[in-house]
Amino acid sequence: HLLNVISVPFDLGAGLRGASLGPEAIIQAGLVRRLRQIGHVVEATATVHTPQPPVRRHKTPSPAAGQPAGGPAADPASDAPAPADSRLKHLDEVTAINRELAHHVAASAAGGRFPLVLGGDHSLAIGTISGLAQTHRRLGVLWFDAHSDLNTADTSPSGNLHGMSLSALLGKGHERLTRLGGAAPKVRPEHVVMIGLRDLDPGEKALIAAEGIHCFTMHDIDKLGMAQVIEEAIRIVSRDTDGVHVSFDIDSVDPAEAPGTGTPVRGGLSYREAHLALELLAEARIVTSAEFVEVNPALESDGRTAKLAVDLICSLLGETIL
Ligand code: DIR
Ligand code: MN
Ligand code: MN
Ligand code: MN
Repeated sequence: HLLNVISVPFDLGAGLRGASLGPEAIIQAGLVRRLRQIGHVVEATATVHTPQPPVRRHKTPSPAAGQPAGGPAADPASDAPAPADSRLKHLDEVTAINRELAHHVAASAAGGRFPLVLGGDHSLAIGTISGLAQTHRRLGVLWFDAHSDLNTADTSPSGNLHGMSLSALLGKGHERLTRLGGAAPKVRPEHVVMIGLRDLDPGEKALIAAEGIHCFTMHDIDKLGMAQVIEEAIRIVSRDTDGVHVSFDIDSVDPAEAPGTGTPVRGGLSYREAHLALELLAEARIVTSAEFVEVNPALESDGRTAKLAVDLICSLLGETIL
């Protein structure tokens, strides 16, 4: 593959700051060297920026280590106080970064490259997939996540836009997000497969049922085993599609292996299950782009979650044990 690594140090779509430190941590953990060892050509690594206040790093991880993304209360003027904004936090910033990201991803995909996006929070899927949609009219999406990210302003319990990215891509939610990169929905519900789900809000469950979105929850993975889940998932995302994108939220993995993330949920994928899933996708040779998001180095001290992300990316891109 010719790879474009696209770093997006952005975290205002999440409830806690710190995922903006993810790309740097993943690169520092040796990503590019490992990708070259597998035989990939890693081309110009781009960084997509948008103005956002810096994150203070904390030495001792604790539940308080991530700062609230709303910013310090001492500076209330920095945030728009309009009531609508509280249900769509940092909509301006999320829109701006995703517009920029979509351009980078669209250029990469149009040039026949494999875009590899490093987040950043999961609101970035809006930009990544909107960019991909310009070359892939019928994109299959494998969404690995503890959450479904199918909220809208009306159903979100938090107002955090990283919980609304997939619904926006399906054409549901605020116009600024759904119309980014064109008015049409960027993916069709029948081309989406969700894997690792275990924490859904009522409105998300309703949308899954209404749209008939294929879901493999943790219960399904326990019951069927990951190999069968991926076999079925591959069949679904390959049916009548012209590309397959892997959107990997690191919180799909169990917090024992991936503690450095903002919204950990017990009972997630084991280290081996996550690897097996991505190794099987590599063997199937169907994946045309990927993003790895929600690594938050501010929430841990040993860098293990960034290291995990590197291992997983390499499995997806063809690294094998033998
Ligand atoms: C929750 C959490 N469903 C929300 N979502 C997260 O705020 O919408 N998504 N953490 O990754
Ligand atoms: Mn704001
Ligand atoms: Mn997510
Ligand atoms: Mn999640």
